[in-house]
Amino acid sequence: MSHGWGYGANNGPEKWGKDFPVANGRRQSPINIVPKEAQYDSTLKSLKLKYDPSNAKGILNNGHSFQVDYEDDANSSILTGGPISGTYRLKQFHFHWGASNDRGSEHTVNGIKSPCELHLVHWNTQYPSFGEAASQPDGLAVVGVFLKISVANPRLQKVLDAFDSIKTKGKQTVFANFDPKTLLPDSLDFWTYAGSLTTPPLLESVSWIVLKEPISVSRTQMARFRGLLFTGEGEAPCCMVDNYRPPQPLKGRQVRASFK
Ligand code: 1SD
Ligand code: ZN
Repeated sequence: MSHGWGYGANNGPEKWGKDFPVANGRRQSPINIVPKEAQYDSTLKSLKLKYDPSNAKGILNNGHSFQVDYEDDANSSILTGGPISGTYRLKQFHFHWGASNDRGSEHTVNGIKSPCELHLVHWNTQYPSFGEAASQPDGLAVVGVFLKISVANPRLQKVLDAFDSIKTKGKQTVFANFDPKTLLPDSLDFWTYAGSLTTPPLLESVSWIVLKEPISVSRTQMARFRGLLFTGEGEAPCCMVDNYRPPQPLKGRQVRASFK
């Protein structure tokens, strides 16, 4: 990969294995979820997300997506319950999306792609830092939420309104006072399985928690995501679209459901 990893023909998901051999590992993400094959697990706890809006720090175009970063030096924005033991701190949230509404999500359900998928990234506080947690088998927990074309979602507006300030790779701006819990659907029913980061270094450290119920986004709102650029200021502009990895082999893993 001459210019680092990305989502293009020459540096996209099919090429990642060259620099990151774990791309072909035993617990890679995303996956196609087949609800009929998921096993209801009555021992799964309900998900508890407790976020402090004042922990929101900034929003950054990282050249692969954009992310909203949180202060994570105390247990003030945390995930507990579900399939995890202990306390996981919110680090950031970001999205993956398509060039058109027929694709864009990373996880699929019965082979169906959604136009966009939200990821809330958390790390296990039994490790000293996000960086150290990211290489442990139980180090991270990511909550995935599908977006579905419907009415405009007013809860997304503050995020979309920041895009003018982070159009190009490397740009960032202050993003304060935002509770990502407002982005979640009514039902917190979920599927869960052991997986990986979906971007290099593809570390196999993620307990995935994928919510069954989608949130809404309008066509116009989706179009705004596509106005961001993969490229930096002064480079030939390349729209940030199709920044998703396709489903990876299940390799015998069990997907569990929190609901019947
Ligand atoms: O794509 C993100 C990546 O941007 C980074 O946030 C990483 C955690 O360091 O997580 C992946 S993902 O697996 O949440 N898509
Ligand atoms: Zn992601």
